[in-house]
Amino acid sequence: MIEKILIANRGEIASRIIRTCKKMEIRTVAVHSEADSDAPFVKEADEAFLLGGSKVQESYLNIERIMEAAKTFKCDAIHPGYGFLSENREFAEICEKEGLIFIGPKPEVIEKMGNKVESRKTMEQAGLPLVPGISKPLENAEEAIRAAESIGYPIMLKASAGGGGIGMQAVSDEAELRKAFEGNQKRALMFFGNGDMFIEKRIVKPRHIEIQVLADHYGESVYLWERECSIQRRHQKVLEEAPSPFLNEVTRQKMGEAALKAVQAIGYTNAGTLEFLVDENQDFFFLEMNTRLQVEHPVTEEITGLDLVEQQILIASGEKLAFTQQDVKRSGHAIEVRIYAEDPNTFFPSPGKITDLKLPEGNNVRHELAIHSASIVSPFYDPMIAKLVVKGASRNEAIEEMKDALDNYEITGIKTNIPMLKQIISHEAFANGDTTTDYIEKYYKKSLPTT
Ligand code: MV4
Repeated sequence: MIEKILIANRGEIASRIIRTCKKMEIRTVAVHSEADSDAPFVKEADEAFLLGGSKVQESYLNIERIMEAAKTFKCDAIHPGYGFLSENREFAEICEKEGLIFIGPKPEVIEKMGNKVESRKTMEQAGLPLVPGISKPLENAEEAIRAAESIGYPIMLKASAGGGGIGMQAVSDEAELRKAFEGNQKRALMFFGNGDMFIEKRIVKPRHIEIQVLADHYGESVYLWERECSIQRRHQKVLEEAPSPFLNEVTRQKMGEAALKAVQAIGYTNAGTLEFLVDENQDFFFLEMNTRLQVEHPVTEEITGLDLVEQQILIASGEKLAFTQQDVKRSGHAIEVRIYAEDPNTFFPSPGKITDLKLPEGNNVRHELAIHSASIVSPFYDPMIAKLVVKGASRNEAIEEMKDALDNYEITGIKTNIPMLKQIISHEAFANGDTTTDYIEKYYKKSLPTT
């Protein structure tokens, strides 16, 4: 049985994990940087360990210091959260070598799903629908041009080790591909240490819809429906909702079953998410698999009533899933917005000292916070400082809940993207479910008041 968990993360997800551990009467250890010494998650944990300086290399990516903390406090398990080391095969391996339970899938599965060409091949063999493309690395522009001729323009050039859109470019013809190949290959090599590139047919006006799965160590797995995550800015999700306003019940079930086929094919265990692109005909195509708990997991929790962190810990403890697919009910509609410490016009980060924090309250409002009313928002980390989640019996009710909550959400002392979120949620296009990936460029108008 797991009695003490080290949370190898910070901010809102660390607080979120600690909250469930308290509910399960599991003790917690927070590891933190100097800049986070005063952060809520450090105080909420039973014990705390200062990793070192504020740079991520000295703290949240410092595997040696994290393992030292786990030993010092005699932890049984490590929860990696998302980002940082959560999809780092080497870290998962070191945990196991040191006799710690890594709360996530096996190291080899993390690696396999982290390589887009590898994961494409695996999913193709598992029978999942893929975007038409080439499932092997392309060495140079000439190879890419020949491959593109067999697929037909427009295409999407992608980096095999890519993520967050880095190394990815939409290309409409040969001249553009010749120009784009080397630059993206160099960027991929620089960012990921791997310059392997591949290409796919470009899906025009897609939606980004993902399926949450849970799988135990006994071959049982379930899908927990979908999340619509199309409203993104530069591949950074801004708003997520569950269920998708676009899918019909047939597609919804087909995507869930496809996700389970993948889970069984790769021997997946713990919580995971399969990302799909969905076109206007509701055809869906495997994009990538994330082997971690995602930022947007709360909207799934709100419509299923499950605590995904609890499920992760139970699975990692060797428990069987306590329910079958038939038991997984969904009700209502949930929407999450990410609150960033950034200027809503320039999108530049806006670190600094918060001087007041007023939160909307209500039965249908849920907060995940990285800050308190006097926090200093650090420039060292991702500028996401909070998530606001609302639930309604219907999508329209959830939209009204979000509008009210945002109207009563006040953070003073720094700039935030709240004015932008208010505009997004209030736009007629959102109410109509017109939420494709080009939503922000189509509907978001800047020159907003920044207070
Ligand atoms: C695509 C695509 C259209 N066609 N692939 C891949 C990484 C993920 N974060 C976004 N990805 C996409 N891959 C093909 N073949 C559209 C996206 C995409 C997207 C692309 C550009 C700008 C915003 C986007 C948001 C979601 C999905």
